Amino acid sequence: MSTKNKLKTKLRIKLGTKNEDTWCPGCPNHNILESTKRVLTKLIGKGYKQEDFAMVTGIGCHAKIFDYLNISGIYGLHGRVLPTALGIKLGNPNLTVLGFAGDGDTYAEGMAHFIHAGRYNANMTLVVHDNQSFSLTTGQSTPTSQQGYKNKAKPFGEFDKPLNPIKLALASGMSFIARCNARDVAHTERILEKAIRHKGFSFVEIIQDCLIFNLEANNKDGLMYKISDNKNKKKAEQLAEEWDYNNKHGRIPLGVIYQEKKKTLEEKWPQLAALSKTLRKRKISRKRKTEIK
Ligand SMILES: Cc1ncc(C[n+]2csc(CCOP(=O)(O)OP(=O)(O)O)c2C)c(N)n1
Ligand code: SF4
Repeated sequence: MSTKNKLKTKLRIKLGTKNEDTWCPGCPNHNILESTKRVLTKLIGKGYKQEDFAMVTGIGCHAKIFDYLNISGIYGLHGRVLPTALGIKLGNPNLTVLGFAGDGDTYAEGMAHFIHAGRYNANMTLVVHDNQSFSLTTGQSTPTSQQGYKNKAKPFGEFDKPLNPIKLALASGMSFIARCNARDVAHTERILEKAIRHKGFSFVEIIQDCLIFNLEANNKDGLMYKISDNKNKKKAEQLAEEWDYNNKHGRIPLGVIYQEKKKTLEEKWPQLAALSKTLRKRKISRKRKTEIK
């Protein structure tokens, strides 16, 4: 079986059964899944092992990716992707841990974790599916929804200006910050690869339309443009300012907005490196025992 097929879950293979794909037809979450499968397929072909990846999701439309991607993990709690991912990483530092979260998930209930993730700099990746809406619960506004967005919870429109997660990520000291467009599968794949290979915490904000809720926030592709990888903090701050999430003006830079080398959590805590070594030794001796049998 090809690696890409191995990454499909049985649920996806058996379409037409009661476990079929429940994302809306055409939802860009399908594209994010495809980019993820492509990058994992590539990495597995280059020395990574399927069993060494682990994922954590929140609760929301984005989180259904858990059902369609055949890697180990935890279908987490809304807002708690990052502490769960960190727990997995501390338990087994050899795993490549990926978190998939929503904008509501990350920037509302999970906000404190987002800020501290930048400070800790654990070697793991957070992918935020930002559709500027709490979509699974029928479209309430999230911290990145545009001002004026009318929804069931705020029939007179959202009063507050949106939060700019890129600016916050920079202020929190994140060592890898990128933005993608879900519809651009190949570009997202390339950025995800860089994020996974980055030593430290990597944050990938993926702009995603929702076809059912907050329709006025959709179709921003015309404002988007690609940048080359940037390592300059001042430039990153300027790039972050270019779009305020509030309107359809300005330009939306896509790509690696900021990357720096910084001590990782694992490097700050040598006990983790020791644990990683012990686990690796145990795995090798277990493998040897099975071979002898
Ligand atoms: C602790 C907790 N708080 C709130 C909820 C209700 N809840 C479930 S999904 C969801 C919305 C998810 O929105 P978002 O994270 O933006 O993801 P999307 O559905 O847009 O992909 C909410 C509020 C919950 N399940 N658990
Ligand atoms: S409600 Fe929106 S985000 Fe959820 S599956 Fe449908 S299109 Fe996708």
